[in-house]
Parts: sequence; structure tokens; C-alpha cells
Amino acid sequence: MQQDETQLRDGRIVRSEDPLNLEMPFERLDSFITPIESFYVRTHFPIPKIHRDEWWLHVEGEVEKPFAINYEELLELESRTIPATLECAGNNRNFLQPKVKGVQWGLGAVGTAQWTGVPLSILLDRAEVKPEAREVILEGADRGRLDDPKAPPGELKFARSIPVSKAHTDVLLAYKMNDADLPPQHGFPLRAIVPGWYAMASIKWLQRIIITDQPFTGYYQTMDYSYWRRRGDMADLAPLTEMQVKAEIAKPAQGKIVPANSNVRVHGAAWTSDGEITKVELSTDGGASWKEANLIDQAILNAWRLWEFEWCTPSKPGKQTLVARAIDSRGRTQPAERDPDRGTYMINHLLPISIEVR
Ligand SMILES: Nc1nc2c(c(=O)[nH]1)N[C@H]1C(S)=C(S)[C@@H](COP(=O)(O)O)O[C@H]1N2
Ligand SMILES: [Mo]
Repeated sequence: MQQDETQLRDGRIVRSEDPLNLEMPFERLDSFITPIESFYVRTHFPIPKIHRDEWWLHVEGEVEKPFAINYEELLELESRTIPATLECAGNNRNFLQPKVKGVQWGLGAVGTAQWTGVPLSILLDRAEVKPEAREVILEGADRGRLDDPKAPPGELKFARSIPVSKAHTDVLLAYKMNDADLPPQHGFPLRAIVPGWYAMASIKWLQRIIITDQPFTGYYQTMDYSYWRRRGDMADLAPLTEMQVKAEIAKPAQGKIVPANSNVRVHGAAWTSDGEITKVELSTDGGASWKEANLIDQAILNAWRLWEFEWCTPSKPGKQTLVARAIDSRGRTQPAERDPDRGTYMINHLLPISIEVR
């Protein structure tokens, strides 16, 4: 990994100012819930200024009863609180060789929060979704022009879709994060939380929900946040959906020095989607041999699991390469090599962390 430009903002790495992209230095990981001050921020456009008294959420499209609801009414609906891990689909991009375009995230474009809000299914039921409905498009209030010849000319809004089946199961429309009002940078007044999916689906500053009977082919669904899916010798663009199984090392961090012949705690987090982390293994010799790490606390669906390993460091000083790998309840694990069909996203192959024993 390249050295981070150490420009920090409130303890987070500034990956870009405009649009605002902040990363958590992953070595700061020390609890299951990520505090708001540490949580990564990913924006594509300026953060929209929304007054809660002037905001409406519209539900429309292939429904019997389109409607709009305001903030006050939304708070009166049945609510739920769930922990969920959000990971940017470009997390770990800084490790790719050769370099690819996009925000150069290291390990910290990921975090876990408690999200409180209204299950999307409650609003869908109220609108009475027609049987021909296939997808639910979530649209944010943020907008801007893109410097990309493949983007539509003029202003564009950030929008993504999810299948109706997913929308009915566990998608939450959250107005609280870790028990506080959703902060502006995380989507005030309302954002979607799509558990288990890469976070581009968790639309912030939500203002419109459109039910469609067609697959959505918006810019962020096809031109961006997609990968090449192989069908024999053919490749078609598929939208990114579920997070891939992964373990990351928080400490010791890249480039750090640890004492020889002593006990060092190696720790980090591991996550997957639609399954549980059942094992994390750690290699201290660049992947030649593996030992099992301890999983901390209970597994929670679609939230990361913290892990730790007591490492008895060698007595001989020198460079060491740490690698972690996760295995989930569906037997999935991390590939050793990068699959180029994934373009600039879905980076979950094994990543070496170089440190020094001294
Ligand atoms: N409206 C809107 N929603 C959005 C985005 C955005 O730019 N606009 N970025 C997405 C992406 S790519 C990510 S990784 C997450 C980041 O959420 P966070 O900033 O709360 O960490 O929000 C998603 N939702
Ligand atoms: Mo993202």
C-alpha cells in the first residue's frame, strides 16, 4: 500500500475535499460500533442542505397509492434499530497494482453503526406495490455534473436500485445513527441502509422511492458501481450488490515496528454478507502458514466480527508480512489474487501488511 498522505481532519484521512471523502485510519478500530467522529464519509456531490420541515419523501411508480411523507410523520411510524456494517465498494483500492482510477481508499472505508429507522417494507405496504414491480429505485437529493464523457450531460442525482424482494426484507430507512440524529454528511434527514450490500446502495439524503417494472439502468447502476460478469467468452456489466467476505488487520498497522521475542496482539475485523464469519486465520510469514484467530463476541448478520490473535514474535529482527483471511458459514473465503473483471471495485483478495520486528 502507498503511504497515506497524512492530512487528517478530525482524526480521519482526507481522501478528497470536494467532494468530501474521509477515511477512518483503520488502526483506530477498537470497538464493534464505530463512533460517528471516526466513521468514513463518501460523497459524490456537495452535501445538500435540507431543512427537516421542508423535506418530503415521495413514494411513486408501480404502486396503487403513491404518497409523500414528511419527517414528523415518519418518526411516528414503527421503528427498528439494527447494527449494520457499511463498506464502500472501493475500499482497499490503494492496494491495487497497477493503480486504478477512483478514491484511493486504504483499509478504512468501512464502519459499523447502530441504525434506527422505519423498515422500507412499511412504506411499500402503504403504497400498495403492484404485482409487476421488480425493482425499487432509491434517489438522493444530492446532484451535480460529472467530468466523464460517458455520463449523461447536465446534472445528475445519485440513485441506485434494489430488487423488490430485498426491499421487502431488511432494508431500513434510517434517521438515527448510533442514537444521534443522522449527521448531514451521513444523509440527514433520512438514508437507506441496505444490509449486506456494498454501501453505494445505502442512499443518503433520500427524497424519492420509485417502484419500477423494469431493471434500473442509471449511471451509478451500470456505468459506475458495476463489474464484468462472465458468461463463457461473453462479459456483461452487472451492478455491484453483496459485500464479499474479508478480514482486515487493524493493528499492527502497515510499516509499524513491533518488539522481538514478545507477545503482540494482532487484531482486526472480518465481515461477509448473507452468512456469518466462522473463522479468521492469520499468517505472520506472508501466507506460508496459517493459525486460527479468536473471534470476539457473537456473530451478527450483516455486521462485522472483531477478532484477535496473540502473536509470539520471532527473536530475530527483520521484516515480517502479516496476512489475514476470513471464511464464512457458506464456505466462502478470500481469493489469493485479484480478479481483473472486478475493475476498480470489490477488492477482497489477500492483502499483505508489512511490519518490522526489532
Ligand atoms: N445520495 C447519496 N447516497 C450515497 C452516496 C452519495 O454520494 N449520494 N454515496 C454512497 C457510497 S458510494 C457510499 S460508500 C456510502 C457512504 O456512506 P457514509 O458516507 O455514511 O459512510 O453512501 C452511499 N450513498
Ligand atoms: Mo462507496
